[in-house]
Amino acid sequence: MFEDLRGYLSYLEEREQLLRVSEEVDPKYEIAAGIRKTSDVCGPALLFESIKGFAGWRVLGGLFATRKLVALGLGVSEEQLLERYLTLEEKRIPPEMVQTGPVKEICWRGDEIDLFRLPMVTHSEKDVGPYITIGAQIGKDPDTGIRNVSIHRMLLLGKDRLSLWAPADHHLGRMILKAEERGRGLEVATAVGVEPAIIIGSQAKVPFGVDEFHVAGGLRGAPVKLVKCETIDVEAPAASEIVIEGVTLPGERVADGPYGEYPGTYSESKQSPVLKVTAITMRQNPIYQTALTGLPVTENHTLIEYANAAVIYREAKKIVPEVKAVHVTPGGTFRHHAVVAIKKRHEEEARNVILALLSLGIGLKQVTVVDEDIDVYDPVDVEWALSTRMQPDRDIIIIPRIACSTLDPSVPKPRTTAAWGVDATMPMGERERFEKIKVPGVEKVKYL
Ligand SMILES: Cc1cc2nc3c(=O)[nH]c(=O)nc-3n(C[C@H](O)[C@H](O)[C@H](O)COP(=O)(O)O)c2cc1C
Ligand SMILES: [Mn+2]
Repeated sequence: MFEDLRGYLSYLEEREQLLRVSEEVDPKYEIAAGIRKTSDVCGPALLFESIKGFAGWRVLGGLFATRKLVALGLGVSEEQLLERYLTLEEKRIPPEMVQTGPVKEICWRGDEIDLFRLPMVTHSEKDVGPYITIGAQIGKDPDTGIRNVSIHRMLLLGKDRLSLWAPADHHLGRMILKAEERGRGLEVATAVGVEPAIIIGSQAKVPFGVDEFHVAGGLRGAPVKLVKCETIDVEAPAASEIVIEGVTLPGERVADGPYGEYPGTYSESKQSPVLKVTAITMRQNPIYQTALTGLPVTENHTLIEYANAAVIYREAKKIVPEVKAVHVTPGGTFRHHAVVAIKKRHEEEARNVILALLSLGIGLKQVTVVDEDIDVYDPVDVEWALSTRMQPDRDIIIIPRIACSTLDPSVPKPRTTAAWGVDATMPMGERERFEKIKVPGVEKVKYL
């Protein structure tokens, strides 16, 4: 696999999946505009080589803009992605501690710390300011000392101050609250510019208490190499481009937002924890990485798709062993709508699948269950099942209010949603009435 981000960028460049942009770009909107476009045209990742006001810096954007790029990051084909991801995610290889690494080449401490010298990007029109959007945050549970790795945006607040949008329904947010209960801050390292397995692994839906570096190790087939931080008792990837070390300020909150979020709408201003930066280490000529979030599809969607599909597949399989396919849909922001194809052996088992998945609280608002002859990736086929195999008064389940990790702007209260499921499977024993029409010999037609 790849030693570091630079190794991966060379691999992408050989496959024409990395474009160097030499014209000068402004970190305010212009970089994000490039990422928006490449996301929309299924283009390559972008390496901006000339940044207005930030001589010597390069900015990488859209590294996971498409599914193809996510697949390349795991070294598998796009078609095999879910199948391979399901196996690799369970492999778990623990990280390895090393004495030092490239990220220690430069170290800013004390008065040298100046976040304004990093080329932070302002993305969407109404964003309140520049954010770090794809840093892997590493923190340790105050009770057990077990690490967690996840991604949380950070708003630039001052030379050594960032917000840290980690709500309580995410593991890091919970750790911040646990530390605050002890009257302390939580030490957090943020690694910007790491190899793809770490980013993809950070999105795995694994329980609290599982160190996502073990997942990343499994995904890359070798341990992630970690070094100790300089000012906090946390470890970070030795080959990161940049590591920002810091500690949250207990009890302190700051207005954060509006910010263009994954539902494709702006989140309102929220109260976020605040991080005081204690050191910044980096490689020579560091590459700063940013990611766009917004209307699907962006890298905030492609990165979550397989993590979500994997957990949905596993949970549905506990109810119905013969789950044939699972798709979280792009229009559903890769979070809100899952389509599950099953081979049912009991008339009502689709309803159990619906209830099980909606109760996960991972953001699902809609579950559509179809038979195995429906292509879950084809919206026409799915709609055809809805329009020929389903009666709304009989086959829809509506759940009035459940806890749910969601930024859906239609919800009545934050982190709360109503949810619904549709059983679009045909009744057992009456299959002939619902059978898809076929014309024999289509595959033998050679003139088209
Ligand atoms: C590009 C990107 C940006 C993200 N930004 C945030 C964020 O600002 N806040 C947040 O809570 N989750 C954010 N996430 C989602 C979390 O990183 C993700 O749910 C993660 O799996 C949570 O880890 P946990 O299960 O250890 O809590 C982001 C994900 C991606 C891919
Ligand atoms: Mn976690």
